[in-house]
Amino acid sequence: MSKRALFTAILAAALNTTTTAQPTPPSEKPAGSPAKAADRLAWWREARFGMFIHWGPVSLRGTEIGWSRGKEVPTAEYDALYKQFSAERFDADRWVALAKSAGMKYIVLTSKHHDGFCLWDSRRSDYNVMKSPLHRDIDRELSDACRRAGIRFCTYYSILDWRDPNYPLGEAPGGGPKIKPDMDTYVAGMKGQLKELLTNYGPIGLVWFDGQWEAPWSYERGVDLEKFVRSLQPDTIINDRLGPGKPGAPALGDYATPEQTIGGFNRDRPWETCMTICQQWAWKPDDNLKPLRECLHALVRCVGGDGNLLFNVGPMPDGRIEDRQADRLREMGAWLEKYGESVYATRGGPYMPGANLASTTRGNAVYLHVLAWPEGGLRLPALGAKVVKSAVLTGGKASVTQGDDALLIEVAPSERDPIDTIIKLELDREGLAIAPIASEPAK
Ligand code: H79
Repeated sequence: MSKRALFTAILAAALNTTTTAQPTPPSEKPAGSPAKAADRLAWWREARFGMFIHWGPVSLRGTEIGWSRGKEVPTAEYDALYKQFSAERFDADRWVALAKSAGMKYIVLTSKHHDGFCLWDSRRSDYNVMKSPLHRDIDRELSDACRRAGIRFCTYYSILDWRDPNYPLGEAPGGGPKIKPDMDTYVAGMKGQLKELLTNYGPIGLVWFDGQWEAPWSYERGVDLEKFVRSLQPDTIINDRLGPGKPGAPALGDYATPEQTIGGFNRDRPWETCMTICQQWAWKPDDNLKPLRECLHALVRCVGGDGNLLFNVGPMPDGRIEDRQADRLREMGAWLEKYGESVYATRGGPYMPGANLASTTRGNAVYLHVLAWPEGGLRLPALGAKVVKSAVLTGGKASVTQGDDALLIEVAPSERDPIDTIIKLELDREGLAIAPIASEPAK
């Protein structure tokens, strides 16, 4: 196994996420019926593409926000970084304008990550942005900017907090053992903070929990937390990282969250892949930036699997997003500007993503995203519907041959798009009515 594959395997195991179908629980879920959940999720399903922002004083060191405290950066030093966090060039409108020009429809901000630092003016913790030289409520400015621009503002909140004196794991502020940590006291503080976030910043599109996998937390605490959030904002969406899974018990939250990997095709349980534009979540100087092709393929493979992509940027310590990352996002936006009809408000399928292909559908249209061309053209299992019309959105013409067991698609090599040749098929029926089909070549 390659180092990267091993890393991914460890990550998947650590996060215990799955995109396989899970039984939809009956109405013992706090928010009521599955129909109600579908209403709540409608905007997010159509949005398909969001921006994740990982930011905090740790950007001053360029190490990872999730796990460098007490490792690459000694605890006392890490916990003092906020005293130098001044980010003079932070401009919420610029972040939001960038998300918008990338074609993203929602923004998820790390209001509090595992390191415990709060990016908002919290009355529940002194370890917050108002105590740093920056002295600006980032949640406030970003949520206001989002509202002005018609982008949904969302908040990330880590259940685990390695610095909080009451949280049973990790080191005390500044380092060393914690004295008498107490989970119930910690949870009371956490709810106090969530109440701030969910009552003082307008409607929150979704709450992205994380860090639910450590021993002090439990499924039952997750159920209680879900209820608590819904009592404050009944229409907000909640991801699945509310707690560890429990065999036989209803899944927590509204949707699954594969991390740094594309989720599997699933039309039953909504899902969203979160993925970094570089390698680190928080900003790292000269981090490896993904090429445009890889970024667009990630998006197309998510949407083709009926999922979303939450694509992450880590702003620099001065508050700006690196030009090269911003440029990449704008390239994605320019692509979406042209081909967004094959992404937004579509559903995944009927062909499930495969080595060469992802497909999406809306109404009677099916969009084939050809990501690589096999020798002799694309040979697919039959659609089970009649193709009445075809067009190549990226330019040129497709020849479409419909046999009893196969659908053959050919586009002249000179007319193929190096990143994604998008072929729009008009069917004689709704694409969503067709049961999912493997996209591997028919034998
Ligand atoms: O916020 C982002 C990450 O910081 C957070 N989730 C996303 C959205 C996250 N926190 N922890 N994890 C993900 C799990 C990480 C596990 C590992 Fe590792 C990272 C396994 C290998 C590298 C940490 C460092 C554990 C071992 C080495």
